[in-house]
This record gives sequence, C-alpha cells and structure tokens, in this order.
Amino acid sequence: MPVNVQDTVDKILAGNVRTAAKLIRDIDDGRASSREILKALYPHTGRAYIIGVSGFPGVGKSTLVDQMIEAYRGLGKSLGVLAVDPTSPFSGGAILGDRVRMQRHGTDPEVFIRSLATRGHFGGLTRSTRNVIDVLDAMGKDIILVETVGVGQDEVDIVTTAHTTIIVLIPGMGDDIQAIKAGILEVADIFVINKSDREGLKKTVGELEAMLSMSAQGDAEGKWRPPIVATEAIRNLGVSELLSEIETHKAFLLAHAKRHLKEHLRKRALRELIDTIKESVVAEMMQELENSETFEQMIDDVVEKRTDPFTLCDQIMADKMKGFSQGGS
Ligand SMILES: Nc1nc2c(ncn2[C@@H]2O[C@H](COP(=O)(O)OP(=O)(O)OP(=O)(O)O)[C@@H](O)[C@H]2O)c(=O)[nH]1
Ligand SMILES: [Mg+2]
Repeated sequence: MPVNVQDTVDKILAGNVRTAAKLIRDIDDGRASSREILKALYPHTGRAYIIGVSGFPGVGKSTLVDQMIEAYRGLGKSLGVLAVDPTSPFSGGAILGDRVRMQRHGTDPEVFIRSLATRGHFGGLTRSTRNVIDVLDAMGKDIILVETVGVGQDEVDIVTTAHTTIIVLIPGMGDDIQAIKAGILEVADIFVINKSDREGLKKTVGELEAMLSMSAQGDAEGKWRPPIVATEAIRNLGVSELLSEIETHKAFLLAHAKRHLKEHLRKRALRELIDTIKESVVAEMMQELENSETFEQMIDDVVEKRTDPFTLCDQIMADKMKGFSQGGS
C-alpha cells in the first residue's frame, strides 16, 4: 500500500476528524483517490450500528436526530451523523438547517456531523452515502445516524444500508400515508409520528396501524412488525421510547441473525457491488468516449437528427462488447 494511503487509513482508524472530513469531500467529489483508501478501510467496517431516519421535508427529522444524539451521548456512545439531501444538488437550505439544529453537538469530539448533497460524479449519491457511512464506521463510531429527506426510491436505496430504518410522519398525513405505502411500508422498521402535539395523532396512528395489519396478513411468523412511536422532538418527548424500540429491533435482528442479518448484509453487499460496477462502467466508458475523435461528431449527429441517442447507445455498446469478446477492453 502506498505510504500516503496507509497514512490516511491509519488516521481514519484513529478517528482523526480532519482526515475524515477531507476523505468525505473526496468521496463526494467522486475522486478516484478515495477508492484506494476505501478499499483499505473496508475490512475495518461493520462494527457500527446504523440507523436511518427518513421522511418528508420538515417533519422534524433533524430535531429528532439532535435529541437522539443527546440521548445516545448520555449512554456514552460515540456518533457519526450524516445528513443526505437527494433533492438538492447544492448544499443549501435543508442541510444548513440540519447543521444548525444539531449545533449544540458541534464541539463534542465524540460526535462527528457531516452532510452530503451533491450527486457525485455519475449520480452516485447512494454509493457515496454508503462510502461515507463506511468511513464513519471505520473511525470507530458506535452509532451512525443517517438523515435523508424524502420517501422516494433514492431514500429507500439509502436506508437499505441501515440496520434500523425509521420513517418519520406527522399527524394529519392521511393522504400522504396512502401515497408512500408502496415503497416505505416494507423498509420501515419503526414509524415515528412526530409533532404529536398537533391535532390528528390518534387518526394517523389508526390509519397507519390499519395499513400495517393489512400488509402483515399472510406473513410468515417471526417477521418484525414495525412499532409506532409518538414523539414531540422539540420538547424531547418520546425519544427514550424510540431508543428502546431501536434496542428491541436490534435484539430482534441479532436473535434472527442467521436469517435477517445475513439477508440484510447480502442485500447490502449486492447493491453496493452493482452501484460500484455501474459507476465504474459509466466513468470508464465516458472517459473513453470523450477521448475518442468521433465523440463530437456523435453529439452533432444526434443534434442534427442523423441518428438518435438510442441507436448511438446500441452502437457504442456493440463496439464495447466486441472489445470484450476479443479479450480487449
Ligand atoms: N410543533 C412541533 N414542531 C416541531 C417538532 N419537531 C420539530 N418541529 C419543528 O419543525 C420544523 C422542522 O424541523 P426539522 O427538524 O428541521 O425538520 P426536518 O424533517 O429535518 O426538515 P428537512 O431536513 O428540511 O426535511 C422546525 O421548525 C422544528 O422546530 C415537534 O415535535 N412539534
Ligand atoms: Mg433536516
């Protein structure tokens, strides 16, 4: 291993904040140099307990995460916290708000808070999120909290990295609950209804319960049934209940380790591999294309409608595959 890679790896393993911050920036920027370091860090990952917190904008995720940090600190745990915003290509408003809400932990050496907002080089936000989680894990953090805004496919992909996935809702979300049920019901391990000081808590809990029992019908025994926890994050209410549900879920995962944990780890490994391959293939092909003399011509051909992106893609793929079967690149 080159000296500088070894040096960076040693520093990360020792929990060096500056080195970690730089590596995370490099990952966010899609720098190739970060790969070598990630390779070396990989064997040192898998120790942290990863908790994902997802939900629509403004439901109080950051306020809740801030209270969770406080609670876990009280238990003597060290934390890595990652705020991911797939909806914004800029590290703008939401992320800024996140950092502000968690500010009181900013000076605690046992709490390391980062945010990711860029999509990486070729749309690899999910991949870069996982990589950053690996860095926090290798730093020796006990708990990693990942906040993502939204409940779409991107967020679902991101939260599959977590051991325990928390979906935050608020009272009076009836229609929205209907809208999210497809993707989210399956990935949620715990539902939080935050802002429980607001009207409509009972109704929302009832609707959610009805949906959960419908989807649970015919399920195999020994399946986890997501609990619903009401919180009021700004007043720190319900947070200890949430932590205890997380413990229960963790115990469940461990008790069924053979099936659930293995399954979870395999799913995660598969996604990680696919994402990494995708990104590498696209990066390599684009580099080859951009260096080729005919690239400008190809673009012109599409503009002038002499061809179309689909035909062109087919040709490029066919050329590439020919290279493969001839043993070249
Ligand atoms: N009434 C009430 N307001 C809350 C509660 N928790 C958070 N809020 C408020 O809701 C607003 C949004 O809180 P955030 O924690 O930034 O929400 P978020 O989900 O992280 O928001 P994004 O990251 O922008 O998606 C803030 O003004 C909070 O003070 C709560 O339990 N009750
Ligand atoms: Mg937030």
